[in-house]
Amino acid sequence: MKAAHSENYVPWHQDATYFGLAPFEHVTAWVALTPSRPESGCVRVIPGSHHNDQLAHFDNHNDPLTMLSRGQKLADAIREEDAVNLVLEPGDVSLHHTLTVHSSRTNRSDDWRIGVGISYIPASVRHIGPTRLSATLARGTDRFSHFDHEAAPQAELDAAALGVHADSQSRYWQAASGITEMRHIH
Ligand SMILES: O=C(O)CCC(=O)C(=O)O
Repeated sequence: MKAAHSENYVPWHQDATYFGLAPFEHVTAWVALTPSRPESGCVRVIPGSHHNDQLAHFDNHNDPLTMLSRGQKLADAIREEDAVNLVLEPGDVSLHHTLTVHSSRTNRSDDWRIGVGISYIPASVRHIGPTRLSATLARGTDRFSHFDHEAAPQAELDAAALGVHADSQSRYWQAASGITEMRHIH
């Protein structure tokens, strides 16, 4: 969520850096709830960058404007002229691979820019850290049991579902701080 005229931005990064998933078979569906355009700070991607391997990142904890939890950003500069804006209207969705280099700028518009990122993985993908994560089975059968299954919400703002979400988030943050295998990448 970026408020109107917010100075917050998302630095260039690959999601793979901080999800701790293996192998890198992970796609994020970014669902626009408001218009998402260059002036409001839409997501920008470097086409074809998912053919790269994991690139070096570093954490910048001293940037109050970054929207990423650890201020993660690519160590090497990106050629800004190669970037493509993912311009979306409410209800539109873009898909980016976990190795796609992407970012977003500040919101210079008079309205909110709001989107929801939904991470999709095949059930065969696992989390490499010690924390057991939860996930929602979107379709098919889970033959791998790498994740605890989240119960589906039964109603709008269902208290039980909010509890499931809080538990899922808490496991995610715990996992993100304990992925020793990922540290050398930063
Ligand atoms: O919402 C944004 O501006 C960035 C989103 C992002 O980095 C992601 O969905 O992976």
